[in-house]
Amino acid sequence: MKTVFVLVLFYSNFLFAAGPDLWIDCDTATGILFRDVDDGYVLAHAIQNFPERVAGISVSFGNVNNPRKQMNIVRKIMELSKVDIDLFQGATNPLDIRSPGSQALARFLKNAVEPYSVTILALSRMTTIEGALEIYPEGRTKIKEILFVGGRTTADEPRVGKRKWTLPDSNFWGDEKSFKDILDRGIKITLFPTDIAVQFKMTNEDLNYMKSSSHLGHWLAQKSRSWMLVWKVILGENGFFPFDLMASAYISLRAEMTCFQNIPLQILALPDYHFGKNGNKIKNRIVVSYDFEISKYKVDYCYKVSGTFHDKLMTQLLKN
Ligand SMILES: [Ca+2]
Repeated sequence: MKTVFVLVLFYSNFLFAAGPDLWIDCDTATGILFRDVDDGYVLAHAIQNFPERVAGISVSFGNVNNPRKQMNIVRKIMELSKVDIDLFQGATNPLDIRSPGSQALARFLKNAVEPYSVTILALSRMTTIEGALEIYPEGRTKIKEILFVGGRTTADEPRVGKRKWTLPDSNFWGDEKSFKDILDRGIKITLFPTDIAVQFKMTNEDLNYMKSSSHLGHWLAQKSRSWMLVWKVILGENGFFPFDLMASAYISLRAEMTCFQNIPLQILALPDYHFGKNGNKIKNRIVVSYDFEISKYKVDYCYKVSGTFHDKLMTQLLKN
């Protein structure tokens, strides 16, 4: 009994002493007409459910490359949630590896006391994160895992909308080198591919519900309308998948996700069919399979959510 008490005390002290243990690197474009809204959903979800865990946010190039606008979007979300988290400008291109965001993340890793305690939500190209590790390579031993939005298996990729198109692997294609450099550093990566993203759809009904939920919900719903239209007109889908939200949901709803653990990964050159392309061009892809016999790398790969996931995530998204 005494041992149990001491153990409980030890672990609660450990948890208390751990402090903020998350970093969010995003390419938020929420509110810019016809641009991807996903990262705004991640910020809203993280800020409402575990704000005390987020040490910092960096905004990097990706869905948009306008640091001033992007930082204003993050500030707006924080203002609506009455939360204040340190915010930095990350990389503006794949060669920008000394951005204020990379420097701030390097400092955070340096100050993290516990080894393998930091989780990074990588919602864009990995440039800002790799930049931090070039500044402070020992930071490798502070990182528990990087949650990266992208990847696929050897099976057919999920197809969306009436046109049955596959989706691009933009975060990888936007800076393949940084992704590979991080793999080579031996850091654990967990992937959130299209397989899992297509299992959480935001419909008009969801947006209407959000609109009446809170100031933040109202703002997010309003800013999502033009993105909803893009999905309808271009992809023929009634709704959109806020792809990146899966990385944030992993923090609070891990038990609702099924993931392959330690699955071998290879980077393969494959015919490109995204957005209805004919496969004549070849593009590198992050591919996982337990059948790969030769593979230097292993990752986790989350591919399925439970039947209660949608409702639980909506509740968390509209907490305030
Ligand atoms: Ca993103």
